[in-house]
Amino acid sequence: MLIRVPGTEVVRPSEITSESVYRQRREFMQAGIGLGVGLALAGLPVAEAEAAYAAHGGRPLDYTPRPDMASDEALTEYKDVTSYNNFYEFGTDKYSPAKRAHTLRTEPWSVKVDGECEVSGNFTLEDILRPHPLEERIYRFRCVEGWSMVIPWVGIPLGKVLARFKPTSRAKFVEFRTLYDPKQMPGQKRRVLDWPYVEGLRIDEAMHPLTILAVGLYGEVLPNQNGAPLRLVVPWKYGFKSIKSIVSIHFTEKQPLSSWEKAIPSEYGFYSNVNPEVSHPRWSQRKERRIGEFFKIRTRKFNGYEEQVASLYAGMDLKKYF
Ligand SMILES: Nc1nc2c(c(=O)[nH]1)N[C@H]1C(S)=C(S)[C@@H](COP(=O)(O)O)O[C@H]1N2
Ligand SMILES: [Mo]
Repeated sequence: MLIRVPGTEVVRPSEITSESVYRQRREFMQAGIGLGVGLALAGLPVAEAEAAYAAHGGRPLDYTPRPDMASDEALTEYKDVTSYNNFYEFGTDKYSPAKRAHTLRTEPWSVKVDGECEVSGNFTLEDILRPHPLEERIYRFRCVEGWSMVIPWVGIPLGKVLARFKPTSRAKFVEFRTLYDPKQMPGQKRRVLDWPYVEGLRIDEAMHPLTILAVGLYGEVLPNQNGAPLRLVVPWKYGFKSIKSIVSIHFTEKQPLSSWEKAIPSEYGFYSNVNPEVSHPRWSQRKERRIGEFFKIRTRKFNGYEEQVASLYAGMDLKKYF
């Protein structure tokens, strides 16, 4: 339903629209949707809405807002979302990815799909996404280190993508891999992790409607430092589960060994559900700091998504399966 027509150029505003204005626009648009009123009829100046969504200089995307999947908290500013990153392939400090990730070539991009599935092969990015419409979902995102953000992602539910490959009954888990190419990803020349970066989900976690493959944020194509062109977002788990720049999706019967679990198994488990009751061996997980805000806030179980995901872990000891 959005206002953007593919292939048309969006007029850029002379000033960057602030995140609070962006929010108001969104809320206004959501109210319009709720009432079943068309945007133009609701009185929203289309050009202004365009400006709020396209103020950051990236390639604008067509997508449908999902107000039912939107946190109502203040958004983290675009500049923080795109300049304070973890992406060890471009260095281990938070500011290196934004400075260095321009060496990653995201076009053309292909993803290998194999393992316990009936449909396998190499697929282009366009193939992987087709025919699902892109959605905007505003999710809380909590890094295991204790900082957090609220990010408007653009993506599609992972489950819809995976269904097309017809996983067999032996597909109990899904394993993802990031590109391995030290020329494009110079951080891979240092063995800080066993490259390529690997992550995994249990199949029911992968199929859960909150789990998405993201291709954009703030209405635009993902900046390289945020994991272009295709990254996972699992909002109830610590940030490191949300693997970036995915080139491989592998269905498997065996629980994958993720990079962080392999590197430091005493500190990082396979599940890594956000849980204030289970401390990291070196620090508490009870509080978090929203980037851009001063005071810490209380961390919620499953990052605030308990109602939606707790049933996935019914009967499991979450201290043991951390
Ligand atoms: N390939 C790859 N994916 C990765 C990482 C990484 O170093 N390499 N870092 C993870 C961690 S620890 C976090 S917190 C998030 C950060 O995502 P962001 O930079 O978009 O906020 O990406 C995750 N995905
Ligand atoms: Mo993280």
